[in-house]
Amino acid sequence: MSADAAAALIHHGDNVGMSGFTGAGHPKALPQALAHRIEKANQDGGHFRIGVWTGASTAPELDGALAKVGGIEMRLPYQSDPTCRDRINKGEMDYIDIHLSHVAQFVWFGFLGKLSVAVVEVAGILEDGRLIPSSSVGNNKTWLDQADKVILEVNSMQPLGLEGMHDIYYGTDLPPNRKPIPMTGPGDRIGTPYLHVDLDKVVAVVETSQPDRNTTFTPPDENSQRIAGHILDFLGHEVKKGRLPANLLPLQSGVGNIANAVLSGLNQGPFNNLTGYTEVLQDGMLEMLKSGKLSMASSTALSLSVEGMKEFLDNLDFYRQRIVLRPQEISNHPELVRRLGIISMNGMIEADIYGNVNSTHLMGTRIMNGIGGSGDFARNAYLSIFMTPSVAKDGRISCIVPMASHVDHTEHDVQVLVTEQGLADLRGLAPRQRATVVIERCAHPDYRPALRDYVARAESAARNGHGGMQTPHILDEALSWHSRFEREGRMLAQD
Ligand code: 0RQ
Repeated sequence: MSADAAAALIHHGDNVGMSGFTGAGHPKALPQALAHRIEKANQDGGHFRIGVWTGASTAPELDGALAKVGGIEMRLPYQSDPTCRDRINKGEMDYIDIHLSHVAQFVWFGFLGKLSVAVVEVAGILEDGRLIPSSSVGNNKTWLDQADKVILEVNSMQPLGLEGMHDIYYGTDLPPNRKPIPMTGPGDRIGTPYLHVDLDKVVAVVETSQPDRNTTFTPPDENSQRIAGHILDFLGHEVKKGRLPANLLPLQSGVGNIANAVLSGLNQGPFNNLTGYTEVLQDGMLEMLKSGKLSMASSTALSLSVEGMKEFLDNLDFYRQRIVLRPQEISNHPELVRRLGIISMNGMIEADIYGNVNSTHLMGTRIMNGIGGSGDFARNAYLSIFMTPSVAKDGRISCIVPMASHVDHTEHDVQVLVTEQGLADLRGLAPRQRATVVIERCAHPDYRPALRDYVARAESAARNGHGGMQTPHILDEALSWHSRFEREGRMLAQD
């Protein structure tokens, strides 16, 4: 049926589980048709808002379109859309920022309420009703299973050659009946290539022909290259020390240009026969598969540029043998991240001198994107690495601060911090030792004196009975860099 007719099956107050992960595999037509319907209903004096649940971020034609018309009551678990972000930060839309591996089980447990409708893009439907997944898997298995009604979008732009690339695991039980997930290597296939759906629940099939969002990557800038260089040196050092095998351990790499630059560096680096166990597969990993540096990669989504997608489509048979796309509760599963010994590399907004990391909030209050899968990996990884340029906004913000204005990854989950200035290896260091290493290795030289001064005064205060020496702070001052930025547009006072 038409997208408009299918959109009429969704009602105010419904929680709608949509496919889509980092701009890949989201429904293309229905969300826009629904946005028109919502706009019209609300213009005529109605109140039409829905809950939107996805795998991760989507695209302007989903998040953008629905947020623009004020049609989203509650969004979860991750977004990166400017209109969505704006509405959330203005308090016009609620957002629950959830670890990506938690989402499916929270729905199974009943923690998030009823899922009314699933809207899932597929590459094709087999005669027996099995579904060929599209360019992301995300939470689709759970949406199809848990929703009362199912709407399928069959996108002819998604290549049928994707068939066979996916591995959908149907073995997850609920506690207390859970069994170990039978995977010991990143390339193991433990499920089926198809999604299953109860055909009686399918209320609409909509045909579309639209490409994915197609991310754009800028060529690695100097900072990204320096960050990549520090990480490569560090990994080489770990191999020499016997703490990593010569082909490292499976790599997880986050979103964005720095992550992509690190992969470019690895592609030119000395390590061979690498593997990937990640949630988003960007151009960097595709290039490494092509060059043979990477023997295989497991992910839940492809997040490619236009050129990356062309390369992928032109050589689908090659990539089908080397890529496995899994549900996000498996790609991000703590049990597997711990067992496989992942090297996790993610971006951050800021870190504090003791190693607490903020991945989500600007100046402690405004959401940027969300925690995504960074916590799933960081908490359980063999090595958890966070990276950022040392300053933002032309140097007016230091990304190394006395106290993080919001904490997503605590000091207990962060082992390595990297900026273009250098790399701080925090393993085996107590908080005060960490502060020295973070300031001297990672902070921008313009901010080092102020950070050293803060630490010295915090320690002196603690010695004089004002606070403890485990993690010295001057509580009245700890967030003063952020409040000064809010007042004066810079973190440090001008002399
Ligand atoms: O602001 O947009 O106004 O220019 O924050 O900064 O440097 O462009 O950020 O694209 O590298 O992403 C943490 C957001 C980094 C990302 C984050 C300002 C800066 C700019 C953005 P403007 P950049 P990047 C797998 C793993 C969480 C999810 C995750 C992220 C804007 O990596 O979302 O890891 N991570 N998932 O100017 C205030 C600071 C700032 C600052 C930068 N210290 N204070 N503002 N900015 N530093 C993927 C998934 O889970 C799906």
